[in-house]
Amino acid sequence: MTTTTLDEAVERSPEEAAFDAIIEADSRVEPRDWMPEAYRKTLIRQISQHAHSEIIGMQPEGNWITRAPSLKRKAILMAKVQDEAGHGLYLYSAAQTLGITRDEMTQQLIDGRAKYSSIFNYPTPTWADMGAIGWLVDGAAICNQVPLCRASYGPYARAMIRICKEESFHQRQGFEILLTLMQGTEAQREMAQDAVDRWYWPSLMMFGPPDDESPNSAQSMAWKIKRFSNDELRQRFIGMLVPQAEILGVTLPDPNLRWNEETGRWDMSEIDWDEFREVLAGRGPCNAERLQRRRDAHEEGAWVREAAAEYARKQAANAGKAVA
Ligand code: BYC
Repeated sequence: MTTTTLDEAVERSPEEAAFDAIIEADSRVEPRDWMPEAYRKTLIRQISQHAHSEIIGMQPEGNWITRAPSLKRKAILMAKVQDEAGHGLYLYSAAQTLGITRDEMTQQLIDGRAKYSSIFNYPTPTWADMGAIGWLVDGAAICNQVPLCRASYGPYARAMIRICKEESFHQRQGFEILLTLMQGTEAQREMAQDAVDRWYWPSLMMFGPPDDESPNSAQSMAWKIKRFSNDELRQRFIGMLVPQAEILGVTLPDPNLRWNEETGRWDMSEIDWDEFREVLAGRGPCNAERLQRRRDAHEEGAWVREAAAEYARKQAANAGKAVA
């Protein structure tokens, strides 16, 4: 045993030892610190996927801004969608500290090479979907993302603090939309229940594949990027939903859902992992539409980027002249 420890000590460079010590001490890795290449890659993967999710995530709700049922609802929805754009920007900035450019990340997204959350490939046919997204999708995001405020990479953890504060407001507004509908007419109650039926299972899929099929979890947990496994967070989410569903008066669409005293876990029906894999493979209900919309927006915004770059170039040239 002593030999192994000695060997390890000989093999580990001072930089690696310093990195391990930061992780061990539950401290933060900062952009200037040395980090293993695989740690950097994992973070770029997760943070850029997360940023893309926020940006693509503006579309399903953006769909309802012009049709919100009142001025108040419209103003709230616009603010929420703008918050999501903001989250995307903080996250792209955090990823940029790892040595990838915003242009590269954007290109990966519009080429269809980058992943973004499966949840945003489902349609939003009714107003109640705005409630279900807020309650279920933002609720799942909070469960998943609060532990990320303690992620080992400083810029990511700090971005997550503000994001989570805003997400918790988003969840409450979704809950309130559903509560209002559930206190309304029979047709409104049916519309709310229908939206919950459609969003419940996809929201459970947001946590990722089951633990025994999650290739990245073990390493990400060892590096303290992830603090809990996919299944642990999924269980925690269900525990949060059950009492809230009772207050709302909606039924969670799983006849097998019950608390198991012996295992201390929620028993539930099997998630349709084929559906999850199809969505990840680009064959979900709205994948093509979401990506096309993002591509169009990118092309339509080209003149704004060009104008901003030209303005920056002129400012820099003028500053140069002033100095000379
Ligand atoms: N959708 O080994 P695993 C939001 C991929 S919330 C698509 O478990 P990991 C918002 C995974 O990337 C949504 N892909 O991976 C809310 C991996 O593929 P690669 C975004 C998924 O990273 C409201 C493969 O499957 N939230 O933005 O350990 C309004 C194997 O999975 C999904 C975040 O991104 C999925 N659902 O764990 C607006 C949170 N699940 O990369 C916006 C940060 C798994 O190896 N991310 N995959 O090709 C995370 O916490 C983790 O990355 C995950 C996955 C829990 C999502």
